[in-house]
Amino acid sequence: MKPIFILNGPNLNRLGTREPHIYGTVTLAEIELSCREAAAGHPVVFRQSNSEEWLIEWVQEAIDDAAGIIINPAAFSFTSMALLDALKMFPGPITELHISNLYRREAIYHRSYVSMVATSVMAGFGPGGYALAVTDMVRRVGC
Ligand code: DHK
Repeated sequence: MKPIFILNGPNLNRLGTREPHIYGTVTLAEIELSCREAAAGHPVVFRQSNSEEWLIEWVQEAIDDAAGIIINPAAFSFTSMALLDALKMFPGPITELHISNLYRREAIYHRSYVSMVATSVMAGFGPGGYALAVTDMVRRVGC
């Protein structure tokens, strides 16, 4: 059974104290726990990097090793064609996830390259959106 890759982009390691009025006070470690609980036994790979290179490496790893990808690309959503190109190579379902509702924020957050390739896009569910995304992905890829 191939795992679900849950990949997190820059500055998400600071969740908990980062702009709590936007992202809440839940830490990334707590989010990881919620993902593993929601996976209900389906294997999960959960990673975060502030490096575009590492996110691309992990997407390329997922091509052969993952059943599905849940990705919060954070700021790279709006800047990285390289990440888009890597995601285009992934054969399985891709869920793009954002904690905040991008469309209630500044216009710079309104156009995501990743949305051009994502199977599904979630935004505005808060940190709890991760568990929702995992439950959906487990349904998509099978138990
Ligand atoms: C997280 C970030 O770090 C921002 O750059 C995005 C996204 C929003 C989120 O809501 O999870 O614009």
